[in-house]
Amino acid sequence: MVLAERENLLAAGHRACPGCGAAIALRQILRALGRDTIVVSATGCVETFTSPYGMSAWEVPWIHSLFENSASVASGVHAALEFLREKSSVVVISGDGGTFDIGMGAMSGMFERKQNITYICYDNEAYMNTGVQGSSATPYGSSTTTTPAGKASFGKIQPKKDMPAIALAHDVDYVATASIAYPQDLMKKVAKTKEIYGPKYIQVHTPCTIGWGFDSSKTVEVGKLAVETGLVPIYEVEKGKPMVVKKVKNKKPVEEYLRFQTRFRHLLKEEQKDIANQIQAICDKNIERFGI
Ligand SMILES: Cc1ncc(C[n+]2csc(CCOP(=O)(O)OP(=O)(O)O)c2C)c(N)n1
Ligand SMILES: [Mg+2]
Repeated sequence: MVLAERENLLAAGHRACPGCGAAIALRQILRALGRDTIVVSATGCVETFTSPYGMSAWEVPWIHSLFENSASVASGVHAALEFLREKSSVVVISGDGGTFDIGMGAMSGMFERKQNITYICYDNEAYMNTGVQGSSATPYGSSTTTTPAGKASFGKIQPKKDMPAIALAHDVDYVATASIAYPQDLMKKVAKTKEIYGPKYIQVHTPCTIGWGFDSSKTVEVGKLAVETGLVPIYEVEKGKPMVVKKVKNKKPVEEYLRFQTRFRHLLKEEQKDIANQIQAICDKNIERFGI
């Protein structure tokens, strides 16, 4: 069956912003997973827009944990299923703040226990639900409410944390990056996790119209530019197999990506050119390192 023709398991009427990249990701992820899935969600935009009090957009069993402990809750769900000899997929869906920052210890423990759980991080590159505070997934030079661009600052001064590399360091069975701009690739990767027993990590790049500052009709375009410039490499590493990287034929200069978003627009000023050049250097390094 064609993945895109599968049942939509995210009910209409949820409260995501128009053009929300995370909502697009969620629909694709649930399509690929199918009904026999139990989702654990950390606190964040996805949890908030799918579950206003008394309502739920989830067509699969779903449990909301705290911001920091979704991986631990998933471990408990997995243990209970083993006891009951049930075989449903257990999947964590958490934001970048819940994954890169506050929930990283819990996720590390989950990886170490080698349980059959898929951890999916939807990466909108900041704490969006609480007002665009910077996270360790926020890219270098980006303006957020805690790393504001202005006379004294060019935005975030640290580089984005390489979370897939940290997952790989745990020797997990499958690590992949994906983007909502390439839905077939994302759905294939999510579907593949059902065939692999053990801990898995997928990181999905999900543009955020409000936090990044672009028109709500341009979510997919922005997502594509992130990949086409080399800033967001798309790849998968299955244990025992060579890394598979999404190649980009016509690479674009990162300026095209920066220009699109108010979080980066300050970097186009002459006095910030140096920072924009450093971001181009990050892209060039990715292109070389991954063979994009
Ligand atoms: C221990 C704790 N600290 C802070 C919060 C407040 N809080 C709720 S959601 C959130 C941001 C979540 O960011 P992320 O995981 O990136 O998801 P997003 O909102 O971007 O989708 C924060 C700081 C909380 N719920 N619990
Ligand atoms: Mg976030």
